[in-house]
Amino acid sequence: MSLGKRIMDWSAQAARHSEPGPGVTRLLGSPEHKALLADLDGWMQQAGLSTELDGAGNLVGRTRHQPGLKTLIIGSHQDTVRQGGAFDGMLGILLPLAVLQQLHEQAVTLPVNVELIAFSDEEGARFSSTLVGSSALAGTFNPDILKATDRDGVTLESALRGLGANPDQIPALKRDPSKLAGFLEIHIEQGPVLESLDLPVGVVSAITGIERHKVHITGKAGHAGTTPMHLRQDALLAATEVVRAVNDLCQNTEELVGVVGELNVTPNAVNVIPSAVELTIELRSPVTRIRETARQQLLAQLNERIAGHACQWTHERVYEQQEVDCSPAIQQQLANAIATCGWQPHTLFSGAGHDGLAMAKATPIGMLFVRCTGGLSHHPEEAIIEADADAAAEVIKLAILNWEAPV
Ligand code: HGY
Ligand code: MN
Ligand code: MN
Repeated sequence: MSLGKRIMDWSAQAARHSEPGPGVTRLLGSPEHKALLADLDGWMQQAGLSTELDGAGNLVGRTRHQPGLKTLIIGSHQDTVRQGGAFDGMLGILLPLAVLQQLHEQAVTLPVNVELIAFSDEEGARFSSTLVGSSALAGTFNPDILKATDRDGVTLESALRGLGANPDQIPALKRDPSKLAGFLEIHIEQGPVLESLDLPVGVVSAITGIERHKVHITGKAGHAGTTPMHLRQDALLAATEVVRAVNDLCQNTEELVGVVGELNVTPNAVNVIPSAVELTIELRSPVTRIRETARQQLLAQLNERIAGHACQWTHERVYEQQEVDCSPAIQQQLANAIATCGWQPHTLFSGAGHDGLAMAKATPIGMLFVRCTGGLSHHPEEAIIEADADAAAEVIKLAILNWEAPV
């Protein structure tokens, strides 16, 4: 079986571990997550890896340890957004796994030790946390987030314990940077560039900075038929000011994107004036200064715009991650492997966040992007073609066989 075929077959099987509904929904600590772990554990062991579920819910597959050699960490996330696709995250686990299985079957001796990591939670779709698994390895995990709760009041800590992970062990997961030979993540591009250039793979130069805010707007419920329009305190109307302000600011600021992605209305009833709205704001930029200036401008104007609807509001920055550069040495190693495979090396920026944002605190990082159909992601129709999976696997196989620890 070709590497590409094995990757596509595993991806289809992994995608079946999802909540019912369109696309793939597999959240941290869910039954679907637990079921996937069982499959992944078996596939990793078939590939000759020793496996371990660590305290942060990461599944770790290790090649036979060669004393004296540094360890290359390869990995990506096994969780998804709600109604997402089959390849965001999982490709970065299954593609290197297929390569490691082939090298194991061929009894090839690797130039480095390899840890293949299926990170537990990168999207943060269930809890307001994100990069849970990778931050544990980087030693930047914030234990306060163990108390974060999901929509049903379940804590992150109990979700991890439900997986069979012991969060008490998280502090010991920090990797010793002196023993690492870098971090490598393979990921779908989630954008249109490689498709526009008709290239199967690309080298990532840097990963965007991201911040997320939770906003709570309070108005006053009332009868939608009898309350005069000028006497209303409509929290949803005030919330539209936030949606519009974020969009206008990002439309008019170079190198800044943003969205109000979540919005929940109370009481959400056809004939009641909304009394409260919970919403999220996300801002992203490759330049911290641009993002911070935009945040200040936005928060300043929202005071006036929300007060204009006789509503009050509170906001909390729940997440901030600086942009991260990829290691020039690893970029070069990936470009060399791409060229040897007969493709034109192309370097591009990542507007999406990845586990590399956390891992960069522990070791130099590198990313290989794989073309995805229509650049579509965080969508049920997210797709790649088998030939690109195969091409990317050959590039990664070459990169691993020639790996040199970035100094
Ligand atoms: O939001 C992101 O960029 C990533 O998919 N977590
Ligand atoms: Mn994603
Ligand atoms: Mn991802």
